[in-house]
Amino acid sequence: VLSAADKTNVKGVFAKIGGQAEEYGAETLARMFATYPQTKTYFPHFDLSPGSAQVKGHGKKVAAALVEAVNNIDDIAGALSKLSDLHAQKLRVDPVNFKLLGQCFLVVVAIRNPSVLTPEVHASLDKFQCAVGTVLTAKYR
Ligand code: ZNH
Repeated sequence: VLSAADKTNVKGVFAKIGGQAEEYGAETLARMFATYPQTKTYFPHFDLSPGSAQVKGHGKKVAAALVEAVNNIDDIAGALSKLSDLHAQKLRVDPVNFKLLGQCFLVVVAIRNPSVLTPEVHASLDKFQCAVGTVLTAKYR
């Protein structure tokens, strides 16, 4: 469960990210595909080469969903309900992959904003990523 301090920390990180969320999203995906190639199996229909327009487009969607979650941080399940249905019914992404994506997002934040990611903020952002992953895999059966 995210504490009040966690919520403040997560909002602070996204305030820093600001209008660059799309770039963070694309960079996170590029890093995930490079570091954890098994994640590429979910995207056989995508061009995954560096600079791919499809990766950028998908990065934008993922980032928008994260921003939506932050904007509704007291009801992430409600905010991402449709996306949760999609992941459970259609995409069926193995839950382990959410940890990999979250890890890559943390690294991108760390590289772009070294001073922002104190250990406390790191922990809050990790909890937030877990909360989002839990919501997106909650309807699996
Ligand atoms: Zn996912 C899709 C988000 C994770 C895989 N996604 C998607 C979308 C979104 C998202 C927003 C779009 C939808 C529509 O269109 O409607 N994801 C997300 C998030 C997360 C995720 C937020 C976390 C954080 N995913 C994930 C993972 C994976 C995935 C981990 C694997 C690896 N997704 C996916 C796919 C898809 C999606 C495959 C589909 C794509 C296309 O387009 O085809």
